[in-house]
Amino acid sequence: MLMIEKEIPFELTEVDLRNKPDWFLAVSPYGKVPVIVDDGQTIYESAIINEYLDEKYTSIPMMPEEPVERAKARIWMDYCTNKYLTLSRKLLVDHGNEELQRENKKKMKESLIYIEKECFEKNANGPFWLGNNISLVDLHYAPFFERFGAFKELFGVEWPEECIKISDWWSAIQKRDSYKMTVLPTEEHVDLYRSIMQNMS
Ligand SMILES: N[C@@H](CCC(=O)N[C@@H](CS)C(=O)NCC(=O)O)C(=O)O
Repeated sequence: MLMIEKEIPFELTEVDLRNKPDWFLAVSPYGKVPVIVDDGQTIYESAIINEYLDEKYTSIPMMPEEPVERAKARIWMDYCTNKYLTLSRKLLVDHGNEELQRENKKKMKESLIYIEKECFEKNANGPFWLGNNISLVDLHYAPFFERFGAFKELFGVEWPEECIKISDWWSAIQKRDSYKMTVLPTEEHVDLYRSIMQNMS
């Protein structure tokens, strides 16, 4: 999404993560996607790739200019990685345990309400995470909200009705070409998560 938003030319190679080719394992030190090769340099970890590309290709900036605003953007990206994603992973790990899943779903709901109140209700300019302009924060969250439908189907996670502004944000993201060109159908996410859960048990 970032490379499309920033109009950086790229060549995409998709990898079957259930059957990783040798060339991929040679390129990706953790054996994970995403990984980019730019000017012969290998960069991995999605948040670091995004910051790297934003620093190197500056014509369409995706971070605020002011240090304090940049710090706030990074705090939201950290919240995604360390809070929201940790909760999503727990839903996979605890599948089949009704009591734990009840607690996980409650925490997921609380996390979404926290985002609604702490970000979107304080952000008068919307519709994006930091206001009028799309930023690295939006691009950090978008792929994980794309998977919400799969979590709904697999675990019965419900969208909290209080989260009206996050829904507006999600509608704005869905209108972006970068989203339309990269989105995977919910069924593909469901299949992938089913196979991950099979490998866990
Ligand atoms: N923290 C990494 C996570 C990357 C990650 O977990 N990628 C998954 C796909 S979304 C993967 O490659 N899984 C394959 C595996 O773990 O074997 C990032 O943000 O880039």
